Amino acid sequence: MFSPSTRPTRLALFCRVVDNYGDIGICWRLARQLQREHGIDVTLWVDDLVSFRRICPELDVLAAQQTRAGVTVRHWDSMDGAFSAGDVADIVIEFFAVDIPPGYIEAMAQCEPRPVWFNLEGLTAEEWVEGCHCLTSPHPRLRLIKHFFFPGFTAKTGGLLVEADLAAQRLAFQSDPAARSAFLTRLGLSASEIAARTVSLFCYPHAPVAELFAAWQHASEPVTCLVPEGVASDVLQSWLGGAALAGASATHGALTLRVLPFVPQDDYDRLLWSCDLNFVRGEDSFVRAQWAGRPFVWHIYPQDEQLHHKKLRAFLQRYAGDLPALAELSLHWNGAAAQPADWPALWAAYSAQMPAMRAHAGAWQQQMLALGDLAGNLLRFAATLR
Ligand code: TRH
Repeated sequence: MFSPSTRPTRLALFCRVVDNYGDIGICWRLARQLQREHGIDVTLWVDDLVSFRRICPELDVLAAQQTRAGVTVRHWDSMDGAFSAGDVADIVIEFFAVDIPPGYIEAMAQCEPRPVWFNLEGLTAEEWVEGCHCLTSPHPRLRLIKHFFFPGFTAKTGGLLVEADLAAQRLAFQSDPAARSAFLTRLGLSASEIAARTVSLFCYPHAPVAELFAAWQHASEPVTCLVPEGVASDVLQSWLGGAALAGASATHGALTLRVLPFVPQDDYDRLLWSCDLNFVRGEDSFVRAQWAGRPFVWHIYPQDEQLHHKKLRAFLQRYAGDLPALAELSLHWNGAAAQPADWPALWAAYSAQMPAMRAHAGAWQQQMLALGDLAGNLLRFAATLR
């Protein structure tokens, strides 16, 4: 796209890992898609390989540079270093406004033509992103211009990350009960756990997990709740009566809890496809739950001054207008509701609305797919800038 067929387009994606594995989920997915679907020569710069390894187990945490899934992974261990114009990619993406090494920026200014430079922002359903998507920010000193690129839920944003073959893969999996059974069995579930209503639970530590578990314990139908190791560990420990390590499980009334190993990203998709309901968080798992086509509840990453509550409401307004039980439970799950929570009642209402949520999930997917996918939208926009 950028060079006459002699070499593939080179792209550098800079990612700082916050909170153990924050943001790497999105960057790893984007990097792989750019390489696989567009033949881009991607270098992913990551500061914390140990956290990265949780979602990409084959990673060598001691290697300064390695190739994984066709992507060059470089350990970004310093802001120092001298770079030449030849080191600079055709497209440079700083994820979530990270500061990239000053030497790299100086080298960018030496390039002819200069690279296309993006700040890829976080996902929000708020309206203001439409006014900021693709805005420019000239460098104060160098002849460089940065563009803001916003994922989003409307045609005036960059859309959502989604691979070209995702829907086909998901549909094949979801229409094959034996594949689901085999997958869940591999994760350690028994036949009766697989037969019950299955829920995956991925959230931040402040979620009211104990209250939800208590509601499920007394629910009319059995629930199997699958929790990745390291999530809600304190609450799990008291329900399990021991360490919340992968493989541990316990049943209390109608609720069976099972701790799962943290699985690679592609298996996490299969987990979402397998479950009747998914509790997800942050950005990447939140988007994957939408592509799973199943009911979900989002735990949004907390921000100062409760800014995240505004973002949550903006999303619920777009997504859950006709699904009041989803909106209600989501607000309580995120501590954003005005009234005290009655968890058994919230769960009963949510559960009754799940068939409608499932139907809505399909319609929503069609709406989101019509926006084009984020990686493709980004490359198309980049091509207009050279
Ligand atoms: O890691 P997160 O908490 O990410 C967040 C968001 O990006 C947020 O905006 C940011 O500010 C914050 O980090 C610091 O949640 P998220 O985005 O869902 O990423 C988790 C990734 O982990 C996702 O790619 C799915 C993956 N995953 C696995 O691969 N295997 C697993 O077993 C599980 C539970 C998750």
